[in-house]
Amino acid sequence: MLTVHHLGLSQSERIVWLCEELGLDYVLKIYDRDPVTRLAPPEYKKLHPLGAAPVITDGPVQIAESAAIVDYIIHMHGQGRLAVAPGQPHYADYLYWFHFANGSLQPVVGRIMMMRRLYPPADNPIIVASETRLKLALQMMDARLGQVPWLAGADFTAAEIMTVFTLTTMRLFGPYDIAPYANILAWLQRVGARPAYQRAMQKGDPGLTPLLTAANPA
Ligand SMILES: N[C@@H](CCC(=O)N[C@@H](CS)C(=O)NCC(=O)O)C(=O)O
Repeated sequence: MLTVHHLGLSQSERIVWLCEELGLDYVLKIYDRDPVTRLAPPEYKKLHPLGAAPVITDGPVQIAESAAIVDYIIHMHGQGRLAVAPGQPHYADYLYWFHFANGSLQPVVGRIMMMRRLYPPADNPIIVASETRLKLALQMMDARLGQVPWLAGADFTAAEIMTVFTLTTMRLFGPYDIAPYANILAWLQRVGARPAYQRAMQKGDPGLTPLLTAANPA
């Protein structure tokens, strides 16, 4: 049986959402973050050497890393649905935006979050470079979503599932301004209207109102 080990308020929301979009039969195990460190609890740390969410188990298979898990589930349980196959239109777009999520967007938001906790001067070159990178990434996404409804093109794909966390739940940990990006905001509303997204967020983080607007948490 496919089991999704979901750490509350974390990147593993992607996997719950994917399973809901695909209509899979799966077991959801929820783990709360340590209230002091905000890290995964010891029982989560035992699931994988890195001890970070997401992790899934599927019979003898145990696998971590969001993108690897999303690919695994799509191909092992979803008959390739929500991916774009080689040779299909928009294959390169799909690949790009799927990997942009954790290859560029999430790392730069995480870097800014960590650095701000050290209260660097505003002209710190790493902060300045990171904020410039984030702005470029958001401008690029916004321009893309002004041309097509979903990142890979006309259809909703796993590229959305990879990307949305950083624009929403991640802002609980490292707030940043998405108000200037009207196309990203409209896309988030389309995401929020999806029943599978609503079910996933309700199941995985029932106390959370998904951050689908530009309002940052207080
Ligand atoms: N690139 C990894 C990132 C994993 C990661 O950093 N997960 C965070 C949650 S957002 C985590 O588990 N933090 C708690 C901890 O490290 O104890 C992935 O996407 O799977």
